[in-house]
Amino acid sequence: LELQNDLRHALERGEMSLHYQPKIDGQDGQVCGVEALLRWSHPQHGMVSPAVFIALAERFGLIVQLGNWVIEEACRQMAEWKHSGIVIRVAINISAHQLRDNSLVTRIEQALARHGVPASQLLCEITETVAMEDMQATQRTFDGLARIGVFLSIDDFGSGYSSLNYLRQLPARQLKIDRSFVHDLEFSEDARSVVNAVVKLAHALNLGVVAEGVETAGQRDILLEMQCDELQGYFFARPMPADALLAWSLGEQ
Ligand code: G
Ligand code: G
Ligand code: MN
Ligand code: NA
Repeated sequence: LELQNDLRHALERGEMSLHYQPKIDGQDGQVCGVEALLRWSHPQHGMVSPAVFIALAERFGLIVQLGNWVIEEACRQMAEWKHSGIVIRVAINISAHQLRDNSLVTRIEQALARHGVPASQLLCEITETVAMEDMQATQRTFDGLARIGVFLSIDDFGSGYSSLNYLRQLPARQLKIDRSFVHDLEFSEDARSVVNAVVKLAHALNLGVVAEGVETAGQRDILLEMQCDELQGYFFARPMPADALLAWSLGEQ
């Protein structure tokens, strides 16, 4: 209850920030983008994971406001990086409520324009479960975002139940394989079969495929062997503040 009340004031008190986790291109090993992940620096509890407060925000009607802040902050950060000569694709996570919000597409379009960022530099991740929940809202929002040039990714793919016929009609660019399959790659024949099938499915539908939660060299090698396009996980880098990302990427070169 206390946390819920604190959450109401977190934005105005400047306690929210975005951390960025690199995505690595499977072909050349270079950074090909980052995922923006929301962090709440609570005055007493320290860093609170969105796994805790996103659910609270959804329950108490704060998620659209938070999501709008993420859109604005990600665009502001891309503009700041651009001034330093760095152009990098940023992925943001879109919640169920945002997907149903009729003003989402216009809001994103305006934020991009205000900061002078091309739409193709922004990627929106929507989980498979959310995308399948309300197919009408998904189709409408995906079409709107694709029309303005924003890239779309189906997050946590394999954890829900997709209608493949429906998936085929969505203007998504990539599938992001759920972390649970990646976790079991080295020990489970079944996990390898699922990941291999998802990569083949994605490529057959002309979609890119990203693996998240890559934690070991063994997982990386299996994923590269399977022609996975992009990799993300602690093996490469943890989510980090924008300034740390800059230092990290300079160290990589
Ligand atoms: O970064 P971390 O592993 O703690 O994130 C936990 C969960 O919160 C993940 O499922 C992630 O997708 C989600 N999440 C992180 N940032 C955002 C955000 O800005 N918006 C939404 N809707 N979810 C987020
Ligand atoms: O898909 P989603 O947006 O939920 O994924 C982002 C979440 O995954 C974030 O909370 C991030 O901190 C977490 N994460 C990123 N890399 C790894 C990893 O290698 N292992 C695990 N367990 N979690 C990871
Ligand atoms: Mn995500
Ligand atoms: Na994910």
